[in-house]
Amino acid sequence: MAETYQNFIGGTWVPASKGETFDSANPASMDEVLGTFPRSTAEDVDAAVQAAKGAYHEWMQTPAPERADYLLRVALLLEERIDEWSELMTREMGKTLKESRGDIQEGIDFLHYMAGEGRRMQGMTVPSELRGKFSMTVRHPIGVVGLITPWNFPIAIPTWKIAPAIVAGCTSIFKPAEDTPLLATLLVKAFEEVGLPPGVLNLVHGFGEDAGAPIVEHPDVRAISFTGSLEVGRMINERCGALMKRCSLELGSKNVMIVMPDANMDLAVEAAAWGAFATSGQRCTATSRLVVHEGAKSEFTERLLTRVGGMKVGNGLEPDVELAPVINAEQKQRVLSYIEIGKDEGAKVLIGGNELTGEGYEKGNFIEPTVFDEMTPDMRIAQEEIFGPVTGIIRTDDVDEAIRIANSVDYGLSAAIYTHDITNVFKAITQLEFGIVYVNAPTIGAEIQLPFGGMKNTGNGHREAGPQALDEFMEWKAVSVDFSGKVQKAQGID
Ligand code: UN1
Repeated sequence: MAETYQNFIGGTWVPASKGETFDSANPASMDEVLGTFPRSTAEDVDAAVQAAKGAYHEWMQTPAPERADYLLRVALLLEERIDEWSELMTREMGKTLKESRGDIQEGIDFLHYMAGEGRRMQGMTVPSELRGKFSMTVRHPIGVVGLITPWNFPIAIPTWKIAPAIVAGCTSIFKPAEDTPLLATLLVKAFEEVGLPPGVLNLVHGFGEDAGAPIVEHPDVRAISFTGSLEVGRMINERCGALMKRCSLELGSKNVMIVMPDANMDLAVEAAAWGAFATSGQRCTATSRLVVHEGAKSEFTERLLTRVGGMKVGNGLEPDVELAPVINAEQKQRVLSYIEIGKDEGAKVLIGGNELTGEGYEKGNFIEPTVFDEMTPDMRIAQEEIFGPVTGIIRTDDVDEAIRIANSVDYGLSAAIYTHDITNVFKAITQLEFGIVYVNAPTIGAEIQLPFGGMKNTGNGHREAGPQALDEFMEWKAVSVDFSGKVQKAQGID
């Protein structure tokens, strides 16, 4: 019998008010249940919002360095637990142990980074045009916030939202993806363990329609931070627009790697394989388009196929497995249907293209690593996010055309170029319409001290991580103090 877990509201662990539950299963072996979790509804969300509201006044007055100290202490706990949690993450989310470790490490790095922010959080002093008047800007927390996270980074992405919300002085309602509720629970328990005051961080498990939507709709929730699909992001954006809430969105992408003839081919092939197939392509930064110059095409393609052909697909707990299962049966069907769409559109499958069903694969959601050739920029498989182990090669014979192709999608998160030509490098840096650009590095593997986010439909202009992380959760307040002893009117009015 799997253990039953609860919501965390106002410092207390409680079941869903309607008593309903759902299970979390292992994508490599769907009959292994990791736990049973409360299937929450608007009533539970309201209780969590009331707890967050109740805690807000005291929390926003707690000095920022003190708020930040909880982050540091959780980081130290995670360091102790990284081995144990990596294994649980691989069992709950599927990705390889190494990648699960990387996910937790990314969370630790960011907790350290944001803990430091508690002693910065700088504003500016600004000269006044008037004598005896002093002006400055200070940051102010936005209030109660809703944090809705995906399953592909069960620790890192929640941390990207929880840590800045805490240090900013916000109180929050965290709704993790229904596919990875166990890791979310462990993370919240760590905050409880270091003594974070009740109500500052509330956990509500459940599904988007039942538990996510009421967070967005709740009149006392001032801001939403969401990472997930464009489809859901668009709905949240519309509702937040109507309700006058701040909303920060980190949505899909169609990332690209450009390979020029002067590229170091060893590095380009390895970067393409890692960028396209790590986490089974289930990263919003995954390399799903390879724009390859004619002068590099045959060598690159041949070597990529050898590399991908040697990838072992299997349970992420096995040390030599490179390609782990996709998250659930629905996602598996979605990816397989995109492979069919690609074939129908006239792209050619060079390798892979099938579900794996034989021995060792019968209980999980396994798909072969798949590389298309003869992909053209306007095909659906070149335009739409697949979020699975599928990539495709588009030919070009010119760097300007390569950049035009790279930019010819509605998304703009991560782009890479492999070249040693300084002209190509700077054309890429200046012309790619992507929030993250890599030169001679894969499209995945963003570091937390840099802003993370994308252009166009990837988001709505906000950035997570980096020095920008606080902007999601804080307002700017312009403060002026007049010590002239007069009522002074600005703009030269006497
Ligand atoms: C995501 O896929 O949503 O750049 C986040 C990377 C990671 C973060 C990915 N550091 O691959």
